[in-house]
Amino acid sequence: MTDPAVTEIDAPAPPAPQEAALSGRAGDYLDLDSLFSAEELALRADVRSFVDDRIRPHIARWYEDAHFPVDIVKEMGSRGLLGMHLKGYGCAGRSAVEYGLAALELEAGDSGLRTFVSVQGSLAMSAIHKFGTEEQKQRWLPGMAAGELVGCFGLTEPGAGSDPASMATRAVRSGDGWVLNGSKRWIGLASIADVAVVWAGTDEGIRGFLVPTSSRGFTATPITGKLSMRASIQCDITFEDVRLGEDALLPGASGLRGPFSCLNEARYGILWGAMGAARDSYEVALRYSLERRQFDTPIASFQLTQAKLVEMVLEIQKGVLVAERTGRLKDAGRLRPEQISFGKLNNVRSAIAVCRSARTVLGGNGVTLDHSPMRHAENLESVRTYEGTDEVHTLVMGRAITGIPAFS
Ligand code: TGC
Repeated sequence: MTDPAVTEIDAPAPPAPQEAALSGRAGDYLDLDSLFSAEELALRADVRSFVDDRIRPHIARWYEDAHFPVDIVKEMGSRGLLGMHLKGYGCAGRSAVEYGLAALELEAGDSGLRTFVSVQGSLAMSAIHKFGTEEQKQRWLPGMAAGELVGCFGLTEPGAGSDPASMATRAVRSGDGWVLNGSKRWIGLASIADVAVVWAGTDEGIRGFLVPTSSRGFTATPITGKLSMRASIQCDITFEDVRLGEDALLPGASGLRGPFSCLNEARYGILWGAMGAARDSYEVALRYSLERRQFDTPIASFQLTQAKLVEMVLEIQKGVLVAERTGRLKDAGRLRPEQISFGKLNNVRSAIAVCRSARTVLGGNGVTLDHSPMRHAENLESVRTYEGTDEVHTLVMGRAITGIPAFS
């Protein structure tokens, strides 16, 4: 029998087109907000207003000038956004879902700004929090949580991207310490970092080291000419006979399991963040299509435009559902790496499609920095590549399904 409380008669009349666009109803088609608690929604609203006030007004210029706004780092710290999922040491101790919602809102501003939060919190701070001594945690984490210190995470090398097991960077025991030689590439924040978490081969296998960037022999050089992530810093790093004390070693990590477990954290943030870039692009396209007139009518009245908008809504709603499900599993302590691969592969891939389609709704105007979709799409080329390419995540899922690794 039909529940009288949910008859069609009780359903509110559909809003007029402009009203629907501006109220955001079309953006939350399946009423997904009801999946989140009041506390989660409050955190989301706080990050959204930070993005509206501090990122949106400036992001086009930062992107064009290839500028990372270092002055925003402390502000992110004071808002509890750095290492926000970690407990103690000045960190906010937020849930995985809250961290995900924050990543989504930040990436609605720009992937480069979300990447900063990921590298600092999910990679560098997570590595110290998971594997460091109490002394190492006390030395670095409170300052990093406050945004007074910046960290970076050195795994990828010029010759070792998808296959970090082939890394050439080596740390050799010398006296009561270590000597580090080698190079890393695509390392976010390295030129402004105070400490680098560096993964290196040793006689005992791959180990992690905390390398103060002021160490003699440490050089970080920003990579120029990027067509993506322009409001963000990625560097080449070299280590030439960098001398480290025994206290630089992260004692809790041995083998690739160490860096991979940090990558899990960052990949998790990405699967939420990508939906922010997609949502922002969709909202821009929807608004534009209702305002832009061609052939004497808003282009939103064309069937082909409506089909594009509908595809965007389908992909965004599905992606947020994947993110929410993944987040609940993570908060329950039941999230497996191959499930993170599902989310990263699916959500980044569909976010790129949404952003590119949104750009086509904007026509020629869409290729300038006056509108966000093409900037988001270009950023997502990096996002789909770092922290495991589409191909790597496809094969992680393939191994999970078949039991057969097909990496080489
Ligand atoms: P394999 O070499 O056999 O395994 C090594 C050990 O790691 C364990 N493991 C994991 N542990 C936790 N979480 C995961 N996701 C894990 N994946 C693997 C594995 O169980 C094994 O443990 P143990 O104890 O038996 O030794 O590696 P595999 O065959 O499992 O994995 C192969 C493959 C291709 C999936 C893996 O190599 C991979 O994920 N490659 C992609 C690497 C990647 O994402 N690189 C991007 C790094 S980003 C970066 O460096 C820049 S930081 C970002 C920035 O600064 O902006």
